[in-house]
Amino acid sequence: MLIKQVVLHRLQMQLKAPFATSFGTMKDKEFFIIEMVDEAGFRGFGESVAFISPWYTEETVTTVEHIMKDFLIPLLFHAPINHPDDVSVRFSPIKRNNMAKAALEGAVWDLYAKRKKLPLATCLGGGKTTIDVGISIGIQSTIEELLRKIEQYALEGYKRVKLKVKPGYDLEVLKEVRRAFPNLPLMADANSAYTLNDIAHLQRFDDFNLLMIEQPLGQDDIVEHAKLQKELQTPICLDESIYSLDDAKLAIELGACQIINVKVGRVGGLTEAKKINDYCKVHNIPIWCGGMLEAGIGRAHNIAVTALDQFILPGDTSPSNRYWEKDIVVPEVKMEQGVIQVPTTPGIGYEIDWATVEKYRVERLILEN
Ligand code: OSB
Ligand code: MG
Repeated sequence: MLIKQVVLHRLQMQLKAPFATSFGTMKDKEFFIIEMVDEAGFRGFGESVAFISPWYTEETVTTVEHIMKDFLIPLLFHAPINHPDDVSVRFSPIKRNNMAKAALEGAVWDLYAKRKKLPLATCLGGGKTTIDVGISIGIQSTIEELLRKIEQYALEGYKRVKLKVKPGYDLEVLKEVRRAFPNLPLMADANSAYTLNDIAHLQRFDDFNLLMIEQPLGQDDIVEHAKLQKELQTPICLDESIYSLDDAKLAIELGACQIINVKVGRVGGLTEAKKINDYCKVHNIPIWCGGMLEAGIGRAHNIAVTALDQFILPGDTSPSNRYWEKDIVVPEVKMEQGVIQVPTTPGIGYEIDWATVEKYRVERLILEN
């Protein structure tokens, strides 16, 4: 297929409720949806996940725009593409900028699946018909408020709860949550809020029967996590440290984690996510799909990748109504009894709600080949 046109729609959407982590609070999300048209008139969609400031990784909405427009899209226009797996090879002269790459590669994957008249999950090699859903709960102002939220989410059917933690909002919170919900599948995500000086403190997390602790140490670190894992019973899950299959190999080899959170944007696309799936399967490392507070298109890509067989644990891909008053896809992403159906229609399996896109759109850029 030859890419003839790429339209970059910059959207700004307000979250239903602010989302607080150890780094700060997000109230809205700004991102691009990528509309990609081929020579036969097929249309594929992708979504960029980078935030407006570089607190999670170094990329931002504006660096994603620059890298896509000035470097990656010209590479896509350069020659026909046989298979979406070729896109990451085509992009390899451009270093990192994984979220920019993943946004475009995702649109190519959707386009490819639509040409083949197959669901995206099927094209990726995923066989699941439903995916298990977990929820990530931001830092709350009081423990009472947190307990109320957990109770409501448990009633809605979520299969596991992830709590954001940071020094000063950790052991006491976990203790109260465990007291109120002794059997809840529970985990904690620190977003790099601790250091190796905190080993004794982090060992106390072992009292709460957590499924895992996510990214306790430095955002690029692997070696110190290996040291910490030797001192903890709770499995470590790496998020920010894993940018590629090579990072996953290193982390597994050094014993830095027992579980990996795969975010398609962070690892540079669905092809790399698939490679991590396959490697972790051979090495018996369970993985799950992380979230970036996506709108419907990114959410649809997450559902498709979670259909792969090594995505064993519930992920952070919750339904649309957990984040948005109105999502940009129809139907919206729905959860029933803690599962989301994997679409069976071609491509990402959701239609774009253009009226809603236009409502949230702040900029549109049309690039022609
Ligand atoms: O660390 O997984 C994370 C949200 C923003 C940035 C980083 C993270 C998160 C989440 C929520 O935990 C994921 C989601 O619900 O989409
Ligand atoms: Mg995380």
